[in-house]
Amino acid sequence: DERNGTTKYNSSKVQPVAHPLAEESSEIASNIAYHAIYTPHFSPLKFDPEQAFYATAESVRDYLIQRWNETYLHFHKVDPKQTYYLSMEYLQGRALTNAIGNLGITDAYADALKKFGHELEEIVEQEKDAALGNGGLGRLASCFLDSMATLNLPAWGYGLRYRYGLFKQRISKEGQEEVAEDWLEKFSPWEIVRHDKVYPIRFFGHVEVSPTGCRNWAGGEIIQALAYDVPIPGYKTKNTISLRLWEAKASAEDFNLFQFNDGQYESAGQLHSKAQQICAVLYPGDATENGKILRLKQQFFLCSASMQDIIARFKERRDGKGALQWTEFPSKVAVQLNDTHPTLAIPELMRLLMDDEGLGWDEAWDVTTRTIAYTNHTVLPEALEKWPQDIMRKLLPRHMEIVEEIDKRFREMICSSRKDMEGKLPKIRILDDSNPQKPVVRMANLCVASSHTVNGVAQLHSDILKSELFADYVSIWPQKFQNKTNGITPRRWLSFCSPELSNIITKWLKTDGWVTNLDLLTGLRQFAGNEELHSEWALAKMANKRRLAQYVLQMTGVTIDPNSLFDIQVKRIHEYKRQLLNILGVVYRYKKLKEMNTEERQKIVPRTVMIGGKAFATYTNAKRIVKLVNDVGAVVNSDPEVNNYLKVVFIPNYNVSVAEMLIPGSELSQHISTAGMEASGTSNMKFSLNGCLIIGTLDGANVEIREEIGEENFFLFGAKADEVPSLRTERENGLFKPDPRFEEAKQFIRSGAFGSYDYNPLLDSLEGNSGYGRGDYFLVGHDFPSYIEAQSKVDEAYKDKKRWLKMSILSTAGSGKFSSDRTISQYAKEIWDIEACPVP
Ligand code: T68
Repeated sequence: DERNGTTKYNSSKVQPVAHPLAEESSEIASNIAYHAIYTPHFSPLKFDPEQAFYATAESVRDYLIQRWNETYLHFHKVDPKQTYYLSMEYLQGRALTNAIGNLGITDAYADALKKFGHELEEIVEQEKDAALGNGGLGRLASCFLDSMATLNLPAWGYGLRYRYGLFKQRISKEGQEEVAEDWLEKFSPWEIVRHDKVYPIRFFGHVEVSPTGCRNWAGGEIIQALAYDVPIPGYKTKNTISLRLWEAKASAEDFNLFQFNDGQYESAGQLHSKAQQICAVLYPGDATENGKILRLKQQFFLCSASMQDIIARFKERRDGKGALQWTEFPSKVAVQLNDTHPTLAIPELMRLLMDDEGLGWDEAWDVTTRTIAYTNHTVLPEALEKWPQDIMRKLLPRHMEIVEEIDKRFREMICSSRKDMEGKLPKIRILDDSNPQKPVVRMANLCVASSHTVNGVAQLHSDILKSELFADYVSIWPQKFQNKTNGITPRRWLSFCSPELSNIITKWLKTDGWVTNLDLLTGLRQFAGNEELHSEWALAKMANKRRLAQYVLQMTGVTIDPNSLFDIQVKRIHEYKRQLLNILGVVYRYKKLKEMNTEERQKIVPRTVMIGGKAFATYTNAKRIVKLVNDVGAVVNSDPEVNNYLKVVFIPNYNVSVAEMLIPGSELSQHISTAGMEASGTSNMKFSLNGCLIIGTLDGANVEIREEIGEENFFLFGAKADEVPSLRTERENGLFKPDPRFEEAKQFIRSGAFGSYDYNPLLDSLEGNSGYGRGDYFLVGHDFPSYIEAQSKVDEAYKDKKRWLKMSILSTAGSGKFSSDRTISQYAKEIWDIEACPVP
């Protein structure tokens, strides 16, 4: 509303004056007004919430740039060993609340905005999520950056600046629809373009050999990588680190003016349009096989630009300190690969050291393997990257040579010093030539062979890596393997998303020190039965539940009762995560409710089941699950007989901001993957930290969460990881006897109770001997009865308010281990060997 906006601004009587780094709210207000006028993104006559957001963000950016420069100069002066986190994904979400929260100026900003008649809460909602990631892996990278900055570690992130991030999900009668999400539509106030940081990235071409035998990559096409820096502020520290995102550009010389003037517009700008494609979209992720060459180009683009930048900085910091010693490189640089997606950093570092810097193979290999470490995030075979050798040879001929040499030397090492392993070579070597039609490079094997450390992301996952996926390598390099249980930042995931609960915690612990030392939460245990705390805790939960109910009404039109049990499952839709188990349980519950009389129903604990998450666009069964949840919701929510006892809501477009709304209002959350398949999970940690109880399997980090908060506070069900293989065999051999309740739920859907859509293909995937699915590979049938029984225990516990509140408090109290500060401290000490470098 332009008129309204104008009135607000004119009547504010705030003088527009530049007051960078102001502390007082009146000066902050003047500075916001200054930016509204002099930062020329909008007409100065407007001061609606959107412009107010941009003006506010610009004013916050001043503090960030100041600190970010100081941090850079300090690191440069001290020259400590520095970590570089390479990740194809970052799920940053919104930045405003986080920035002013970390800077400790939230209240001053809220006051300043009031002078214009704006509420801070309304203004922060204007920001679009930066969703440069798919799910857990990308969000983990973002939590890690927050902890690195907060712990004053000399560490940086490198990634890609995708033009379109993760798609926006719309729900229609047909189910999920994908829409491009234009996060840069207006512009991002948080990035600083660095025209002084540009590197050439070559693709295709050939290898030249000089008379002296030196090899060199030449020809092909060259695209420029241009840096955009996003400052990442630490919490209550000056340290502000960088997330450096690369954008692809062609240079002016590549624009063919002659062709253009000749009317050949398309060919004149050919390289420009090729450059544009590289960072156009985020890879849709989750184990798909599309756009191979473009994806490989993206990966190499990240790796080459980052490694060139790291080497340039190493040289710059050596300047004036005597001759360059490449053997010193690993004592100044640690590179962490976030899964295999940035594996090409390995051959690229080898190439730069040998072909550009003149090192021999052995020296380059020594430097590389002492620099690189690799984190694995999945054991799902379809998610293990394998690149066709012909594609790699064409796009990156010199790197293919290097990979072949690494493979050859690995085989020679096995044949000469591990004769006992020779038989295993076809499986453990880096190149897989077993299918002569389609030889591939196994990226995980390349990572294991070239890294000094390999880690999994939860204890169970790391154990499975050691006993299964990488078992053979453990016998070769037993010292290489570690566990680093994931963590989440307590700033975004408690302090800022639930100020109500945070204030209570601070009051009872008599300190806010838990925000940076999350173990202090154990101090709540002694009050777990305290009635005063109970009533405060319940009030905070209720406030968050009301806020969530409001949001659900707004987004879906469904009214939900804040007095019902809020039961949430939000994550990418995947068969192994078993949203299908959840909805089958809901269907069973609905059927039982229908069979009850009024008196029986009145004894039931009212529940609101919320399910949200994005399905990859071509993952048919995942999309069917989305549709099923929506269809079940439509029927249940409009059924007057039962809708006081059960509501089912599909939460559209799940993302970081939506999570910040949902998690504080949750009471029960579901983490119900088939045991052994979810590497860790991180939302389980966020829910638990917010006093939400978990119903879950013994999978990923659930195992450790249950250990920390106590088994009596965790609703456990389902097969254990080591039982899964034999259960699958049993199933294949037709020995599985399904529980009648499971059959009943499936039959109810097949009967058409939720509409005419054909759910048979989806349900058939749960049958033992169907032509469609994988014979219930994910063991939904096996786990269904124990799931239903665990859900009954949930209802029992919820009836006893005191017991539930105590369990809730104990969940929060036991969540200290899951701070990403703990995770990152362990990486720093046990993998990177880096130390804090606080800006004075
Ligand atoms: C997740 N992985 C794990 N992958 O599934 C989860 N995949 O258990 C774990 O907690 C989390 O990583 C952090 O460790 C992913 O999110 C992807 O998103 C992905 C992206 C591209 C290709 C394959």
